[in-house]
Amino acid sequence: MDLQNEVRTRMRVDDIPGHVKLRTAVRKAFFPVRWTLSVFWGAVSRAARGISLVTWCIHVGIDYYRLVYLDYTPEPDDIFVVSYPRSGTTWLQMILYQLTTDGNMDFVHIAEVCPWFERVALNKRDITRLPRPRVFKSHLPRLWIPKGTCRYIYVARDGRDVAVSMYHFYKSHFRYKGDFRRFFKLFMRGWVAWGSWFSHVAGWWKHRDDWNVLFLRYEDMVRNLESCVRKIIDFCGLEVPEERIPEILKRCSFQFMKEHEEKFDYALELMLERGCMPRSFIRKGRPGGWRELFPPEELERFNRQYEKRVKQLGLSFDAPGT
Ligand code: PPS
Repeated sequence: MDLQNEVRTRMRVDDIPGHVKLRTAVRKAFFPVRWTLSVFWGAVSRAARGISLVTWCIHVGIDYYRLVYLDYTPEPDDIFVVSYPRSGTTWLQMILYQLTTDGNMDFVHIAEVCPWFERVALNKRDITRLPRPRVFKSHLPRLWIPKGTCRYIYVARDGRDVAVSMYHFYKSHFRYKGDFRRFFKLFMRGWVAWGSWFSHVAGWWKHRDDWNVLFLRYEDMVRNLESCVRKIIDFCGLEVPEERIPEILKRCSFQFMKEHEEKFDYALELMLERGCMPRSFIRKGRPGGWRELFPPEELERFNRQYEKRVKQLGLSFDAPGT
């Protein structure tokens, strides 16, 4: 007999105390009232969320304009990798990271070494401390990107592939429950994050010949990564030893990035922003670790409460060897 069946057998209806059965019956009888109340409070809750969303948007808007116009000083060697979402931004971040550093993979997440510019307004990161040249990721349309002497590398991807990639991303990261047809309607109206793909790509395409804009296509990067990497090196005026190129191409391959996926995943970026540390949940798994951390005063305080409230009940935690 498996454990679940055993538990079920032991938990017979006769064993349930009478007052619990009565409470359950009353709850069932009042179901219509409870359902109406639940719908009412659901509406109140949604309205409250709406109000706070408006104030949240104002807060983000102010902080974003503070960042662009007051806090951010463009440096001539700053590089922005820009795209409509799901077009190969992370890939470009990795390429730029490999080209501008020794390429070690010691970072926890790519955002650590190549921050998402518009999110800096939210996470209040000090971007003046970043090593030069600074590389930022951005999804901003041409109109909103901070203008300056910096360089912009824009990557565009076939809108049909973007729609599919974004649909899967919405499902995997934002609990989107609709089917592709429904998502596609939103995509075509521009009612998705970062608005219309058509306006975004068209807005940047118009600036493709600007001296500080390099316009790339995701499909060309897939077809010939090396040629795109060399274009980037030329455009940014980087000095990259020839012997490093094969290693860089390997590290920017789909396979390598897939093997290190968590270092690129948006979910981890959000967790880190909130101060969570990955791989710290299942920590040490042994008793007695308190000895390493408890200062005497805190230990005494704990022991006093323990003696008063738990020990007298006969519950003890003093196992040998702990
Ligand atoms: S995001 O969320 O906006 O930052 O996404 P973004 O990084 O712009 O795009 C994600 C898609 O890029 C693909 N990708 C790659 N393709 C080829 N080679 C490499 N190295 C690579 N790295 C990321 C990634 O798989 C996403 O596309 P789909 O079609 O969903 O696989």
